[in-house]
Amino acid sequence: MVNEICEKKYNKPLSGCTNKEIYYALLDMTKDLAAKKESEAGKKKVYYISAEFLIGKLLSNNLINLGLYKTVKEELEAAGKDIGEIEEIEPEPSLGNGGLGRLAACFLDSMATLNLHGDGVGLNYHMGLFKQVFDHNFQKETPNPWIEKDSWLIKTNVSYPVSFGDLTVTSRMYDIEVTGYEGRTNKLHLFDVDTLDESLIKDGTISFDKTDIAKNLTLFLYPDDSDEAGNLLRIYQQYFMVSNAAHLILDECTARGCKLTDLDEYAAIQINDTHPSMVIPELIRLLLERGITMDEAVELVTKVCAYTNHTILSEALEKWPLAYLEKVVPQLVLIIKELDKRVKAKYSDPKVAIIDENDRVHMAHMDIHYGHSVNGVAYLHTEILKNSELNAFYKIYPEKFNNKTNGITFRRWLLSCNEELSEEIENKIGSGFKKDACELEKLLSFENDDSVLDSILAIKKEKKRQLADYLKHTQGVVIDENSIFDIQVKRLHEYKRQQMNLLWAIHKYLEIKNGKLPKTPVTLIFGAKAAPAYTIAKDIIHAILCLQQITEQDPEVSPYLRVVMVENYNVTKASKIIPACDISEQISLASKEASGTGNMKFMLNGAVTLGTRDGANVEIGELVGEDNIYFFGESSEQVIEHYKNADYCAKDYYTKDEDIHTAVDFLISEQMLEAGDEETLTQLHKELINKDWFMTLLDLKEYIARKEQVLNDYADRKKWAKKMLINIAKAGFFSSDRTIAQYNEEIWKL
Ligand code: GPV
Repeated sequence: MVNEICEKKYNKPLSGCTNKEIYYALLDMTKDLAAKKESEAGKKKVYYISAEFLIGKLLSNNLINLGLYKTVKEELEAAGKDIGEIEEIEPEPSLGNGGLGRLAACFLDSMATLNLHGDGVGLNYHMGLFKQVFDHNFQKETPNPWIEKDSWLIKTNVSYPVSFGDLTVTSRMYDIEVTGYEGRTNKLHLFDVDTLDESLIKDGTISFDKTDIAKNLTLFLYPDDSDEAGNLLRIYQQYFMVSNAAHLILDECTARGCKLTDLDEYAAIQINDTHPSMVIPELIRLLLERGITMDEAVELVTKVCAYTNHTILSEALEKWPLAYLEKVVPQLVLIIKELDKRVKAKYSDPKVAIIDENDRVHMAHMDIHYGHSVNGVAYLHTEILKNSELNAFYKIYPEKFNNKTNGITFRRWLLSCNEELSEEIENKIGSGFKKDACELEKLLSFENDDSVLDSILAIKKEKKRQLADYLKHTQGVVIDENSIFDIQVKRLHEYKRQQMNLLWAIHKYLEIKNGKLPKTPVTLIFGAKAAPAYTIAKDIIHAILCLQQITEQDPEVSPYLRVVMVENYNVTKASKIIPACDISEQISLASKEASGTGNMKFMLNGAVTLGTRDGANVEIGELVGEDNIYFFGESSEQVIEHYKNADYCAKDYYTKDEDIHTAVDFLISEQMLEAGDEETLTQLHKELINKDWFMTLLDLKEYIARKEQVLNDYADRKKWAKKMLINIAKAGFFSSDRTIAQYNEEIWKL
């Protein structure tokens, strides 16, 4: 199959082609085959609008979903080629930041797999987020260009004029095919401008002229918003995204025979967090232009739109100053004001207003009033929304609130990233789990089967060896594959508490220095990008990198403890790191992590969770039982109380406890100052003692004790293997196929 394509494309056989040539041949082939599975399907269609789609490399996953992976791999092998090496050639698009973007990508896969007609709509950022490089123990941000001449992007003829207050641009739609596992092919529509000018970027940095909108609109995801120009650019991006989406939706519905007054029978729009919220006033505006009355337009749009909330952190809920919107989208301000007027006429509670007394527009409030569904992303998160954060809205619209616990696609996070485990599972319980993830429960009957437990351990060992090998080649770090792999990979944020893990590592380091050696050596692996303007997050990365250097260079410590930070953590790296994990660190401050999805990926690959009762960890705990997860720390209720009473004082923990004191002070010890920068480390030290807004020190003691128990339990390999098996067997609930089926049954109703 591949040979024929090579003959045709290059006039030579597969065996005579370079890996690069083979990659482009496979790209052509896969795109053609995926396109054959596009079709109309029913009257109603979903549009999942999102600022992020963290799709990762696509070749292997598309081959798996088309049922061709094995055949292609074997054909390549026979010609002396390695599919793994060919995968390396594909650049990873960085069209997302973290969980929210990866969730959108998993959802696209599941919609196509379930044969639901559903497209994604987003932006074609040429430089993506940013590429992280480490330089003298600091994070540096560099551009991440990913678009090549031949890529998954397909240029279309679809184009719309999009007008802002001060200029009009013309859009261009690019498509990426999304082919489901033995399912249909949908599309990811990424809008762009032909006028974009990549040369605006100053060499090797991520800074550029933020005011030249026609040239910079789709350069970066999340351009630095620490100044006004950056904020305005985000609004330009958001409006550009939703205006194109609204035009596309109306055009497609009309083409399918929809009368505008029946729009809700033809389209369902999911608003992924508040970045696409302006689609509500934009759709209303377009409907008014086409002769629909305001009352009718409002009713229609409300029936079409649904909103997903992904955080309770108030600083992450977008509130745009009205003056900014007046500059960028004056045509929407009239409509937003009218929507706000209607709300104020009905509800006197200022907490539910769209425009507040400081003239800030609360995007989420607009979504809740003028959408028919509001969902959280894990049971606990939705409860917190209903009972505290959005309680005023819940009282008005109890029927709108619902939960959709997140999920992950098992095609990427098991079949593709862990072929060995996937094969072992198939040998034991058959291939049904690939379509119905709950069949994984059949594994429970092997709970006491030594040969199965042994092979699970052997597979883990092999995946650890592979990761060690990868890190050696990519970063030049050599780690002990027989050590415990203790892993925390996710965006860097104070609420996720990487700094608490760092303090644990310091504590362990000091124990080793004092002669208390661990039973089994530990390799603590971090991976995280910090937002460029988030100072404390960057300080934490700096401290981790300094400790990495210290543990690596100290011959007394390095055989027992290593700290390794993986550079530029992304989807590709996740797929190598996650299968190799023993301990999955999910240690956010309870109540703050809406769901987490890494926790699900780790569990599925046989890692055991060490975590707080936060987000979806709670549901993992219910499924596997308390013996198969390690919980610690104060509950979300307790944490919420602390905030309410403002009674958490980091300094008290620091002064009263010897261990905490010593660990925190190590940040400004001689060793650390030698490895790092005094000002940065002092700033972090002060922050932890005097502010610690996300309560690092609150749970530190219990965390240290609990982790000690985990490390001890690890030594009983049989018992540990049983925990691994139960985690794998119970992961089925977290398939995004289940999540998407629920979105469809309860919200979209296709
Ligand atoms: I809001 N999330 C994210 O990655 N970026 C954001 O801007 C916002 C939320 C994450 C949450 O932090 C995770 O808890 C959650 O699992 C994920 O969204 C998907 O729902």
